[in-house]
Amino acid sequence: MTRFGIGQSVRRKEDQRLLLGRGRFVDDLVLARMAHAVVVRSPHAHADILAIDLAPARRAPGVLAVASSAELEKDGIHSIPALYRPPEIAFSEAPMPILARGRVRHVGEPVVFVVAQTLAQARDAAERVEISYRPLPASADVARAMAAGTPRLHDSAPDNRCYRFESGDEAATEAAFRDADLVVRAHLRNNRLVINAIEPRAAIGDFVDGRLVLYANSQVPHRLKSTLAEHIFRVPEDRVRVLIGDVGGGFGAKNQLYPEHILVLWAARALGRPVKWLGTNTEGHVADIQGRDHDSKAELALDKDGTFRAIRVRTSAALGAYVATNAALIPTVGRAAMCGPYRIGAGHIRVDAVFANTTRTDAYRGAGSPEANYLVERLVDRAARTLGVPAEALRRKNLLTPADLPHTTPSGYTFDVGDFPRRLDQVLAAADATGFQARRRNAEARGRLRGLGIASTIEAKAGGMTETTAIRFDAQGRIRVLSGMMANGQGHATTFAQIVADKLGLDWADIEIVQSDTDAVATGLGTAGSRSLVLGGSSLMRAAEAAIEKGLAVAGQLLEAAVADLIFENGAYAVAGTDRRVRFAEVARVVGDPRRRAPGMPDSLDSEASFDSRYSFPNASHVAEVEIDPETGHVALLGYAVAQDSGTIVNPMIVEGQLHGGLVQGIGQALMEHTVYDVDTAQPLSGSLLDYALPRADDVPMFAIGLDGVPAPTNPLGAKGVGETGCTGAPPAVMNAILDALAPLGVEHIDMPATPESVWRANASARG
Ligand code: MCN
Repeated sequence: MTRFGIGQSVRRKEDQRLLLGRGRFVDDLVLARMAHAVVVRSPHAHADILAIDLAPARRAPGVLAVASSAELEKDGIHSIPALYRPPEIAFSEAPMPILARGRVRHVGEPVVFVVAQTLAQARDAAERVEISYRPLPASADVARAMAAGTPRLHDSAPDNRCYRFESGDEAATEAAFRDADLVVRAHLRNNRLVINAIEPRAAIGDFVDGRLVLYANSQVPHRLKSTLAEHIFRVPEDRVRVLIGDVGGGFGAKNQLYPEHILVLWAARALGRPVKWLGTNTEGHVADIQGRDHDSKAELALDKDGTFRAIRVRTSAALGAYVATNAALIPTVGRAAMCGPYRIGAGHIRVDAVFANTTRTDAYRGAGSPEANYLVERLVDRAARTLGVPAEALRRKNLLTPADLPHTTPSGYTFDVGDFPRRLDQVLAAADATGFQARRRNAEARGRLRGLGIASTIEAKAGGMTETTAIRFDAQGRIRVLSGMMANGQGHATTFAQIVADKLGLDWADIEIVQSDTDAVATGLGTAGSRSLVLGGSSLMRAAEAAIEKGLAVAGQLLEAAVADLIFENGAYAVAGTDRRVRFAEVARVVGDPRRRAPGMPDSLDSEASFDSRYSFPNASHVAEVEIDPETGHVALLGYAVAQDSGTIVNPMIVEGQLHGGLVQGIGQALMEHTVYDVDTAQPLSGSLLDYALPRADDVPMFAIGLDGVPAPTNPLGAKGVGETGCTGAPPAVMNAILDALAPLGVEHIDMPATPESVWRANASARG
């Protein structure tokens, strides 16, 4: 029997199947009589639609259906609402039409849907759709979108501002700034990122026995189901089923309902046959939600001895052309980390969320935390340089210590546990910071500039949610865990099985994690926000405890002991103080076998439990070391270390893998990823992987990762999330390293991405 418990670096259960090519992704599904669809998208960033002629496409060979918004509206299907609607934020309604109505507002907006017998026929027919547009002035940039005289995107937002959000104590912050000895300022752009999963978005719609059946790659099957039923098709929820197979990466882009989900279902219902849409990567560059795109002015007030007093941030956050599912949330998330892990008494942030003629933004890995931590960490380095003190010393002076905790931030989050100074010490040791000066001198001798950058980060994750998990036993004692989380690469099949194996002492092979079918799993919040372990894992833990409770009476009978005398440890019930014990697995087999089940025993150990989560606070310190060629501006990232506190770790190998992925995405943001729009036309200029640079294996060094944490008191596992923290710490660590390297030349500012061109230009202008 194999029993892999909590804390073991078990190899991922799912990998054997995936590595052998036996994964089942949407494109692997071939349903009988399946038709194929393509979306005709807007080539304009902003234009009135004067006329749409579908007739030539309808006459094309193999065509089964062609629809514009008019056809959908006849069926009462309109637009996708912004689902996250916090009552405290007054925001302008600008829901995304499923197919454009009268006007297009960004390049790539869906306008017409074409379904044909084959994909080639659908593509041919799509080219025959005739749409006449009258282009309108467009803006891609938030500052320009809010400037007087810029045409509005939506009547509901006259100045193109969707909402304003504020957090913290403005009066206390202003007072602290007035009294401060020193104020450091930075105007920073957080570059817009395209979310690049390996598997593009895809969907198949089917209509079976009067039910809408959606096969998709999504992080949130239950949310798709409820939105489709309640808001889109207006049918009872049990008329909709969502099935998810393997998902080749989500990173936030698969965290919402998209027009294509609705379109394939609409067409399948109309045609009485399955309809498949498979996006391409290039299509994803304009049609999938994107990340970041903040323009921030940030200020830190200090005493002359380096004590941090207050922080003030003014951000314009780009929403794109419409409000995406969580877009009323994401720009506000950074409030939790607005003062970083530091002892700062006052803080205030103001965020204006702005419409422009660009693809919508929403949650991209980190979803607000990277943006906030980036500002704080850039300010801290600037302050250190202004004061002429080492960046690590200034951090150490101001980091909250364990004795300061619990600490409530100006935005009302209470950091409960953590040892932030220790994480800093650990990462500096791992990065051999003491040897840095020698490495720098060596680099100088070779004509290179060497820099070391630190970032100390904190995030608030998995707060204020409820998740339910069920456990089902079969007659042989094998179990199925019905979880409403939805892995898209995180390895839940492995880590969730570890929790069950640990708790119930069951054989690893006997545990199956089911997440992917809304008929099988009753409810679920889906996977996002690094919450699956804390939320789903904790409710699973509770469900396992409920099963143990149910089995008590059975164990009592088998052991001929009073229930009050039983204890449960190491996967077995034992009579306290004796060696009499019966394994949980045996109890489950007895209960599952009618011939062995005695009167009075329950007929099943099936159990279910909910867990209400409170925030936990993953935190970390990162160190990046770079070498810059001043002649070319090329930045080589030569060293990278992280000391991560994610509380109790279920699977260290998976957690390291999660950090690797997040770090590479954060490094990509710092060094090369950039979504570029033409300033005058809002045409995307980086519309495919030919122009949008993604990091590759040889762009990053080996990572030194330390996992030493303080267990979270807010969940039974003691865990804190880890899925996003890599890309929270990497951008400031890398940028601080670059600025450290360039400091001798007098370069004080550089925005992400630090491409060779921008580094070279910063050098050139510093040299005058
Ligand atoms: N884990 C652990 N011990 C901890 C914390 C986590 O063993 N203390 C394990 C978990 O059990 C899980 C994994 O690490 O197997 C990540 O857990 P968690 O931090 O709870 O994050 P989620 O599972 O909720 O994943 C979401 C997170 C987010 S928000 C994005 S975006 C992201 C990410 O995870 N997208 C990913 N990681 C990704 N990894 C892959 N391969 N693909 C994506 O699309």
